[in-house]
Amino acid sequence: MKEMRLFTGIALAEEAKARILEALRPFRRAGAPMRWTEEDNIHLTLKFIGEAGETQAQRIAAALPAAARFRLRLRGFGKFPAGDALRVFWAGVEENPGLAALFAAIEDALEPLGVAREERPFHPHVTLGRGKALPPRGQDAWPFKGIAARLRDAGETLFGEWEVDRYRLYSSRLTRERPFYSVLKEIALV
Ligand code: 3AM
Repeated sequence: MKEMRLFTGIALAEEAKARILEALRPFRRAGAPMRWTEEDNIHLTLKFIGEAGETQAQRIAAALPAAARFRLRLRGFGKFPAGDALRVFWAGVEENPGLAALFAAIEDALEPLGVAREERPFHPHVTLGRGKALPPRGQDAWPFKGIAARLRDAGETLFGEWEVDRYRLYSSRLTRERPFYSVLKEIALV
């Protein structure tokens, strides 16, 4: 049976996305070995579900809950991990009980379908780029220093605030160049 790679996420308000892309320019110009997220792919990941066949995907789509709407604020850039290394470069999400409640509701709804709960705490963020793997041994993460320096100078700009009234079930197709996401279902919040 055909397997799909599924996750849930929130699309960004256009204005917030535009502001993020504008503020991102100097970071992109830093010349670091990064794979920047394609504009179309920029989103806030909620629950990563993983591989599912057609039947399981339908069950998941039907089970996704309608939690309460909430306001979301995106502010500032950051990266994982700390130090000079860089795995993920992101736009920040202000602490948000509504968002945390939606994440918890999704986990509660999917657990009976065999979707494992996340072991790590939910740290919402908007992934904008990933550091490319560097040659091992000796090459500590110096190529990312330009980005780290710009981050130290960057303020905590508010990129956008809007009411989240829906989220999405996405399927992701990985290719060598980039992932392609398609929206399988949009779930309205109440
Ligand atoms: O865009 P971000 O980074 O927030 O990192 C992957 C991406 O989120 C994440 O799911 C989103 C769509 O691919 N992801 C991929 N594999 C994962 C895994 N095994 C994962 N998250 C958790 N566990």
